[in-house]
Amino acid sequence: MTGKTRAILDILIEADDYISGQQISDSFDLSRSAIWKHMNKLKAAGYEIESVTHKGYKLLAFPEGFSSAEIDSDIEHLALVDQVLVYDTLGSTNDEAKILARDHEDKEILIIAEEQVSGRGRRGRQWESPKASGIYMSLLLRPDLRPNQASMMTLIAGLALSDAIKSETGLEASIKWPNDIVIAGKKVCGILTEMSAELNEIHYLVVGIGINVNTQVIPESIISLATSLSIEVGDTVNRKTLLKAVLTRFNELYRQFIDVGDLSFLMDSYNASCITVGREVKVTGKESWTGFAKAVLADGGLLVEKEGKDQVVYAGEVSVRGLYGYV
Ligand code: BT5
Repeated sequence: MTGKTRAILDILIEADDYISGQQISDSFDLSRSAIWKHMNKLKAAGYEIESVTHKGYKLLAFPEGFSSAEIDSDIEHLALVDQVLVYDTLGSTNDEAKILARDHEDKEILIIAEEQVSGRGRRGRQWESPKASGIYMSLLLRPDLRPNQASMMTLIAGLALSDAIKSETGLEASIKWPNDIVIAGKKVCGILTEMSAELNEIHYLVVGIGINVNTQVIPESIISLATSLSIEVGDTVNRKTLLKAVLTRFNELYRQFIDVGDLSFLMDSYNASCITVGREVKVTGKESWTGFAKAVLADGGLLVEKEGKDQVVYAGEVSVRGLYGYV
């Protein structure tokens, strides 16, 4: 979309009512027929615009897919990022965020893709990202944090997702520590936090979030362990409303975290939503062992009792008995 078309769209969004052709023409020094052409471009892009004689133009509806203009106007007041970028197809929004981080030294950016062709999980695993049915996004952020605080961002995103999904769909969305959201025993979201840092300083963080929203056909490779919100709720879920709810909740928690410096302020709600807590777990790292998960701590670690002794787990795979085929 060219700069002028986008600027006209911004005026329509801001007006939230009819705006006269004369007013637009004065603002942009454009002829009536030039405005008409821009309106047609917007309509071709899926914006529903009404034009009424003597009243002017009014934006009635946004296109079905994500548009940066709409998301911008939805989340601008949060002041979470400087810019929103929406792509039709990307390899991975996390990879794009890293490229943008190098090219735009100070910017904080939200990157969204309708589809990812090489979406990533942790440790080189794949994230299935079928077109236009999910939310695939990365937040490029530059908080003043130490590298050892970075993993806490995954927990903040996890609680934001679980809260937002509960409030938007009424579904019981639990957190499987540290980076999955689970509904009815199956995975609906994954979080991948990555960073560029030196010993004592984070250059930037990328919080990548994938949500299966309206996915009806779960890809064969994950059919036994994954589900989507629409499958669970039995209806389509508005991706844009959900996106806004997730970002709003994330923003609240993120700001508190920056103030406090640890997760103490959210421990009660996190533990209440965490399906890992109170269950038998298998920890797979350099060696494998089993224990009983007692709580998630303010530094993000998982407290596990192993043979009568408490241990805190920060990394490694933690399988929860009863989930994803661990029986
Ligand atoms: C994750 O890794 O769960 C992190 C996923 C993060 C995805 C987002 S999408 C936007 C951003 N850009 C990226 O490239 N990535 C992030 P992990 O815990 O390693 O889980 C990966 C495993 O989840 C896979 O090995 C599959 O078993 C399963 N899986 C893959 N795709 C899935 C999907 N769409 N829904 C549920 N499970 C899936």
